Amino acid sequence: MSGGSARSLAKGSAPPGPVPQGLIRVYSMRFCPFAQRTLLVLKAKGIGHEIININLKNKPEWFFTKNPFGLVPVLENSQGQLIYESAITCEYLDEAYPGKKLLPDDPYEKACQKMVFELFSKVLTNKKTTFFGGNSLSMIDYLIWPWFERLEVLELNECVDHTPKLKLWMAAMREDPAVSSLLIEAKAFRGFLDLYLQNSPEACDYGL
Ligand SMILES: N[C@@H](CCC(=O)N[C@@H](CS)C(=O)NCC(=O)O)C(=O)O
Repeated sequence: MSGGSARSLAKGSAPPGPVPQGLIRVYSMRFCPFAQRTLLVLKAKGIGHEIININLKNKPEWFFTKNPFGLVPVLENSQGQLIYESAITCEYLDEAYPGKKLLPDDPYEKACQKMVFELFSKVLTNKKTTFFGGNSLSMIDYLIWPWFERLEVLELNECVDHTPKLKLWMAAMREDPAVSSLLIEAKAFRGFLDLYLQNSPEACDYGL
């Protein structure tokens, strides 16, 4: 995933300055599936952004002023406004920026996407279309993609072998330019996970 190649900022680092005009900043971590949602929406909408990676095993003290929960992703705009929680960051970007609309305008269709999203962690709905929001890719697909991508990376994709519709969806997702530009590198992800599970402060910078 091209989630910014700079080393992450850790405890003791100076807080970054204001966000330059015309850009939005995302506090991220190279292997985080929640941050990947935000990055997918930034890419899909062509929004100019900068990435600051955070060392989640050794967080800078100032990071809690960006998000009291201390989690990535967080967005910061040039007016100093802060937005956290991945699904909220994605909806904010869709509403605040012009370009391709990823959430439907129709209130019922929008509610449907949010219902699928709520169901996602439990069971997946029996979808009848190629994508989760209909026949073209929309917000809900980006919101759930990072977890399916990691299934493959962790060689757990037999989980979807018995569901041909999901396999077709995954193949269609891979064709999307935002998705293909943010694919995680399998070896790096496994290396990261290994260190992360050992609580290593080097985990977030694995492979840099
Ligand atoms: N509900 C949050 C979850 C975000 C989250 O858990 N991010 C992880 C990285 S993948 C994190 O920041 N972990 C740091 C920690 O748990 O201290 C969202 O959707 O943004």
